[in-house]
Amino acid sequence: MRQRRVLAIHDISGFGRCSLTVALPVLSAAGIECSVLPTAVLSTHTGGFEHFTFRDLTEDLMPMALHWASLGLRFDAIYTGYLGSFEQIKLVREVIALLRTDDTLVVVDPVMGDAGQLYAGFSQDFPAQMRTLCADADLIVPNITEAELLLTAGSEGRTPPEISTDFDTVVPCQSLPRALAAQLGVPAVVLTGVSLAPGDLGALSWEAGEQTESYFAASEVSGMYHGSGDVFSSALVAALVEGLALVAALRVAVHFTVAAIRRSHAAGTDTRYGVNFEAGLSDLRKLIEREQKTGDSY
Ligand code: PXL
Repeated sequence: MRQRRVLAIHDISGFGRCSLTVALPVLSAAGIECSVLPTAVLSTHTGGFEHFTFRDLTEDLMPMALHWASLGLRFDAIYTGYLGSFEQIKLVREVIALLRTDDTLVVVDPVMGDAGQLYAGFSQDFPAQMRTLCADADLIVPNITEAELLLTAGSEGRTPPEISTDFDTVVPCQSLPRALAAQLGVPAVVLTGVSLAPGDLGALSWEAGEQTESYFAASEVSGMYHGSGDVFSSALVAALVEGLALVAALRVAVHFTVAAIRRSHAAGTDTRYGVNFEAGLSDLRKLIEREQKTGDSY
């Protein structure tokens, strides 16, 4: 079979496993060729560290993409994550328009916040800009906070509701994927960090075309682990590019991510340092192949 190729567009945070230091190894371990378009180079991610360095690479984005276009390169998927500015969102939309074909799966992880808060450095109007990128995607992978921010940004003139992790009291969490798909016109939404039963933590998906909802969860591990969203999205993209249906890809990504969180939890690792996904890399290909054998593929 032809080897699949994915373009990952994220920052490089030198320390604190997330973004490209997660996407590249996860996609490679799944047997996928991973090209990278780095948006910035930081000493650490911005979640919980102070005094991090930040080298902006906005000016390099379009020249790199134009070079690839001149080489006639094609990508089975384009997968975007952390973007540091309005300008980068605009440019990444142009890069996607330049490089996508009818067969390219465009996955946008609208990295903006967690636990009810925007990440450091993002202004209140960033979510409105992120909506424009999400509307170009085939699939978006927000966590609950990001889903709320995207929906609120679309309700002009309305006072933003207070963002809370206790979402069942604000917006029933189960309605978020459908609401986002309808508002943004995006065909599929995977909402992460969802708990539909006590003690569970997993992901809930909605596919607008088939009107299909899927939920897959594992038992919850306490603590908020930085970078675990990137581990989840990277494994999800890998599974989808390898031909799995969304429901099967959810199972792979939940298993892979929860195992990584459990290892770091058991080791007592600082939650800012990211999760030990490395120990699971040799199993990822097997998880995907098992799902390929049991059906549920495209
Ligand atoms: O994991 C998401 C992420 C990626 N990149 C940077 C971040 C974060 C989350 O805080 O700060 C630079």
